[in-house]
Amino acid sequence: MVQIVIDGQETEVEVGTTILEAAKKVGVKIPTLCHHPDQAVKANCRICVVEIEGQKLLQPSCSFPVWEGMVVRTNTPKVQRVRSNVLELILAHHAQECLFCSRNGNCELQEVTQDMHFTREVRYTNETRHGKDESSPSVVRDTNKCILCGRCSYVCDKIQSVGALCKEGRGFSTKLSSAYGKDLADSTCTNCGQCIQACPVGALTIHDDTEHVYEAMEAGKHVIAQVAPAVRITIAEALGENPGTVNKGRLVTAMKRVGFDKVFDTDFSADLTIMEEGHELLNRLQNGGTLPMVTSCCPAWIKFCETSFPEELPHLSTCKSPQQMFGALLKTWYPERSGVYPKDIYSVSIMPCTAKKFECVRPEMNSSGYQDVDKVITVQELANMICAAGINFADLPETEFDSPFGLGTGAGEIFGATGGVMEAALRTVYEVVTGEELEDVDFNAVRGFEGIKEASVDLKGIEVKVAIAHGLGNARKLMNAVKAGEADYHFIEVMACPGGCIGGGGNPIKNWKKMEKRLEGVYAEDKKLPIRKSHENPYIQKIYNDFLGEPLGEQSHKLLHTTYID
Ligand code: HC1
Ligand code: SF4
Ligand code: SF4
Repeated sequence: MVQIVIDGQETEVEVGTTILEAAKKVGVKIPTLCHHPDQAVKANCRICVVEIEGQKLLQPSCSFPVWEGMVVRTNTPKVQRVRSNVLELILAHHAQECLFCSRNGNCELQEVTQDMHFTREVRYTNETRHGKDESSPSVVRDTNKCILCGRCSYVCDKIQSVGALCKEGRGFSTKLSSAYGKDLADSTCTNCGQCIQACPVGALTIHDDTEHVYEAMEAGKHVIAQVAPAVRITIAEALGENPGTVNKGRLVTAMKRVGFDKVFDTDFSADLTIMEEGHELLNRLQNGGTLPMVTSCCPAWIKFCETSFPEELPHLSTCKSPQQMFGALLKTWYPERSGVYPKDIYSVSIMPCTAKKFECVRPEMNSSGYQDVDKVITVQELANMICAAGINFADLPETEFDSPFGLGTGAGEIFGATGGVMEAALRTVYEVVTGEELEDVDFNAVRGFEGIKEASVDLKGIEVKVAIAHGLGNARKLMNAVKAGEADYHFIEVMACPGGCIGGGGNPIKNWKKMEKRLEGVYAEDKKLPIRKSHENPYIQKIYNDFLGEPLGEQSHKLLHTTYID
């Protein structure tokens, strides 16, 4: 431990602590921009400089470790003058379109500018304007707003191990670019949206598709929505309530008032996915199929696998994601029952995920003869629609999801968390294999935020080894082991986003404290539901009886399974 003094306050901290961390401990807030709690120190922006007694030069507090007897001053006139000049240069470089920027009110540069009471005129101007990259269905890149903090390229490279973003050029002409200067859509970008979550300003944002939904409503289409498991966990947070606040009833009411004709629950098709995927796993176990089988519901993971591990594609389950299974049913089964022609249906998915926007336009996703899902709207876009409609979300009565796709189980509910798909599958596979009732449905070994989790499940004499990875960097580690023949798992779950879909790129900007609350929300919802196993969902049983036949049957193959591009 070392003794130090910060702004006159004596404190003791561990060796290796940075000045920034030590200051936080004594309640001193130092402005930061490139700093991010999940990332290594970059010291790119220099807004966090402080004065150290005995040193002539100011030092960035985010990267400077304390030493015994150090005396630090964080708010001298010199520090404030230098910070103010640094901020002025950043502002000169940054397109000042704050009033109509999607991060207005939720922008770290705005917050720092406000906290520092920077009210003087910016003396420099930047004439260089770059075109926006809107090629990706998921992420929009606006270089004019980039402050070169490096947070997006860090998450893409070091956490996701994708490396689709990098700095290009030197000095004043430095800019953030996608690798080899390609459009994002033509790069290895997986559409996960984690760079959007990391960006402190509006340089990386969600591709906004709300206009298309309003147009469909105005054109008198039958506009149906399906709502993903994670959406109920984060929508209230997006509208200003505490993280982890869950209220499905208010969500459905708000969506009806926004103008959706029907609001269905993706939990239903999550149950359907478990039926198909569970039987696929059993089939592979019993008939010598490719193992380990790996889940296929995360479209960012699918693109990553297609790009980085094309020779391992046979490991992927052939099941479509719940979003796309639902999409296929909404333009085949639903028209037969409702009397609405598929051509008149506009099918919208409400998702926590930017990659789902990419998934729905994949050419394979038209089993109904139409594009099965017309548009994907993220949680943030839905929150904007609710706000724009003048709806006070906190004060709404509750409405049930529409039938017949309104009933999901606890198994579908937990899909939104890392380990949830695995747990849901195990609840069903256990009972199908053993023929016995699973009394304790909580598989605690597959829960939580550890990067790679492993567990072994005894199915009455058959041992099934499973692993779960979240974050593509962890997925890469696991797949390298599979490729090298060093992994003897039977079943692997991969979700591209750290934490799973509750950490998806289309959610409100996250931190791990919020993520803990979201996770608690997920398991609390599961516990509340009377049915917690997918195969016990009576509507699932009915749709197999009336329409699909049996899991892995002909109709299921046509509508619920897919192929991959190597
Ligand atoms: Fe997900 Fe899934 S869990 S992928 O994150 O399998 O988006 O919530 O809807 O499709 O169910 C997302 C969430 C979601 C699918 C399900
Ligand atoms: Fe990288 Fe994901 Fe952003 Fe694409 S969306 S650039 S993969 S972090
Ligand atoms: Fe989308 Fe979920 Fe995959 Fe993230 S983990 S890319 S939110 S499906």
